[in-house]
Amino acid sequence: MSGGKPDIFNFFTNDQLAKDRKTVTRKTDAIYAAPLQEMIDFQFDERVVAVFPDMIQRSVPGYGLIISTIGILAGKYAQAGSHCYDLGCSLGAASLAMRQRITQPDCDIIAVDNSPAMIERGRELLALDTAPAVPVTMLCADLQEVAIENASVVVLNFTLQFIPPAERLALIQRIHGGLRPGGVLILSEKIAFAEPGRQQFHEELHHDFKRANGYSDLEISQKRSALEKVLIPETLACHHARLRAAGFSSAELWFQCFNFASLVAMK
Ligand code: GEK
Repeated sequence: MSGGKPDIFNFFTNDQLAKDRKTVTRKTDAIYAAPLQEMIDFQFDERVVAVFPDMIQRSVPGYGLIISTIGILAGKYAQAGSHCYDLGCSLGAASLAMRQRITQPDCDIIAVDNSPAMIERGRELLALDTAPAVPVTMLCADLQEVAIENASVVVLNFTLQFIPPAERLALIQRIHGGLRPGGVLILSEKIAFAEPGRQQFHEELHHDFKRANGYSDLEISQKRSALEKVLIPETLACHHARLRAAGFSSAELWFQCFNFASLVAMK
């Protein structure tokens, strides 16, 4: 892409990080640009980490807005003396946004990802963010094995879609169990539509969004094949039903653009 690429790390305030974000965002994603002999399932490895900010910005409509809004929601719902979790944190964009907005005393953020390459790079970025006082711990672990306790805010920002569907209810129940009353789960997902016409409408517009961001038809179709068995979207109705079944009292859709949505579920 040519200059003027939108900047997903625009919530970073300190100068050193502002310089570093240029290095982070400069590397353009061309992983699926050339024809591949063999399609391998998508993995969050070093190659993806190197281009991740560019990839997610050009692939997920509203990503920058979602990240900064997670900061605002955390600023509202974080409770003094509680943990905030960022599950499937990648490079920690949501954690850094939360860190900037949380003013309640004695909070910390626990950011978890099972990709060692993501956590390694995420820790480098975190070390550059010297401004706010809220401590962030980045753990390289399977989020399914991390205890959720004394939580006021839990973020699953485009992560649940990578968890096998049969395991999703148990995870959401566990998150609900670890939240304090009044706590929230922020759940962002690529979504599916039950009606084929609506599915096609949103999918085509998403592909138009990617084309407008410089991806070729070959890149779009190869990435889609690589993600097919790895990223399994569900309908909004399915998400609402699961949140209710897990005990959440309400879930508000606060963002949707094409087949990408974000909900805030309240305990
Ligand atoms: C962001 N939230 O920038 N345990 C831990 N991490 C996992 C697991 C698991 N079982 N499964 C997948 N992941 C981020 C973006 S990306 C979304 C999230 C995307 C991690 C995986 O390694 C990857 O870093 C992340 O979930 C999904 O706000 O790339 O579409």
